Amino acid sequence: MTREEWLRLSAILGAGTMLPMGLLAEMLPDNEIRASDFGKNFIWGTATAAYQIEGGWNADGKGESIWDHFAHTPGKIHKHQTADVAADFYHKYESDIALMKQMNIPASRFSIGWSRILPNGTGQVNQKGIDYYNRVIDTCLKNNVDPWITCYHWDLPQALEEKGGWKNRAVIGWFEEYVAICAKSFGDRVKNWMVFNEPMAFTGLGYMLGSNAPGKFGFGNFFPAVHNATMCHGVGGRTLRHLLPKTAQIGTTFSVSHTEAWKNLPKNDKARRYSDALFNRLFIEPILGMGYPVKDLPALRRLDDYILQGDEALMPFDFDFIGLQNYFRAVVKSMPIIPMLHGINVSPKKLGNPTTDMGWEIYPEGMYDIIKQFAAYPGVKNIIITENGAAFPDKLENGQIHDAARTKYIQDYLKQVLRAKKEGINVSGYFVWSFIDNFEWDSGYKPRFGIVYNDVANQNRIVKDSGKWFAEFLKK
Ligand code: GCO
Repeated sequence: MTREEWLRLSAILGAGTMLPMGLLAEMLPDNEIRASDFGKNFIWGTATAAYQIEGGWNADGKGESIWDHFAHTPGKIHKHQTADVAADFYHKYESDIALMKQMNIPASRFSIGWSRILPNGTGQVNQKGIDYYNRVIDTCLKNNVDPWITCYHWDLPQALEEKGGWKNRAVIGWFEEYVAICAKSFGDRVKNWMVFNEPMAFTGLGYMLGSNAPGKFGFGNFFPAVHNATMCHGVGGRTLRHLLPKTAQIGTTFSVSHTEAWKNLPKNDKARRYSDALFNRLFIEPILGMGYPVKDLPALRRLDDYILQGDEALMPFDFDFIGLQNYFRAVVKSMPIIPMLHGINVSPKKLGNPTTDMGWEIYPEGMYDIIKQFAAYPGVKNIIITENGAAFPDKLENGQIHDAARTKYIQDYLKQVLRAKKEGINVSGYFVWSFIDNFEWDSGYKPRFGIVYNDVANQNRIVKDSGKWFAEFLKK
């Protein structure tokens, strides 16, 4: 039986076979998977973010972002590193995009730096910033790399943070103004848009835990930021739809993890439910018109303090796709003293699986589980994996990086995406995080996620074995 016949058979058997699809996927004649297994319309790409790769932190009129400010604050970042230069994509975009083409990468997901085009966050536009992103987009198109834009990947202009940032409800108007400028400037050539990158991350880490910019703590910062971000989901989507009615595919992205109760004990299930409500459901359900998941996380009632008359009607938006960004699973154990969640995640060390350089559990089945969870929402029409990848300690050996662990990680997670797709779920794309090693927020440059190695000292690029594998994979 040829491979293709086997795949057709597994697709037919998939629904009814006694074998779990995951095992079927593993049993493919040659363990390798091919891009063609996902169908010819499946979208492949790599993902990056402005602050993490561009550098040029104050070049050509760019304003300070909260991440510039945070990274310049002593003690915030690993070894006091900053992204002032990062991967210098601001100057190296032409050669990097040409490298994407050489690697057969069909699409590049990148974000716009808000303060590069609006140095003060609102008002005066910095034309040199607009010109830069126009050059990036035009270079992508010249190299047959489809540009996918994330409007907001965490780098709020510092000038707006000084007016309250995401805590200030005025951010709704500021965001609308910014997204409109992006749509008008780039919408003639950019067809695929994402409003946010991981609202749970930038509100939770930036306004509750303080480990990310702008370094705010506590529920008094977190809850207004959550509600204003939810309102911006709606206003961002509507702005893009209004200005680009015929061409834009509009989505947004969420960091998500399949949640399980530790040892499947009933005493841990409430904590699991709370964790799932906060980390997976908090932002998707309001945009689907379901409101906040207060029933399963009572602490969310605090959001009522920020919801104004009429907001309920403005929170939903009919996104064309939902981007899922999954790296690991969350196994949750009851711990009543923990505020709001009454539980904690069990250390990956206790789960018996290997971990990445971030200490994250490698659990590919969780990708299948979380895709199924989001596909179960009637309002989720199309799922794209807008980020997935792994940090491992890369070693330069005679000018090569033999990162077999990263290649295996990507293959194993892709098998789970294929497993969901073969069950008829509309999952239609996958972006590797990340094209190139970059600034991993408060961890600085220590973790390397790229399929292309960046030697920060001299900005030399070296395609890792994982990048060579991905290039070949995309050809088949
Ligand atoms: C995120 C961001 C990326 C990260 C990547 C690895 O999910 O935190 O989208 O900026 O760098 O996910 O942590």
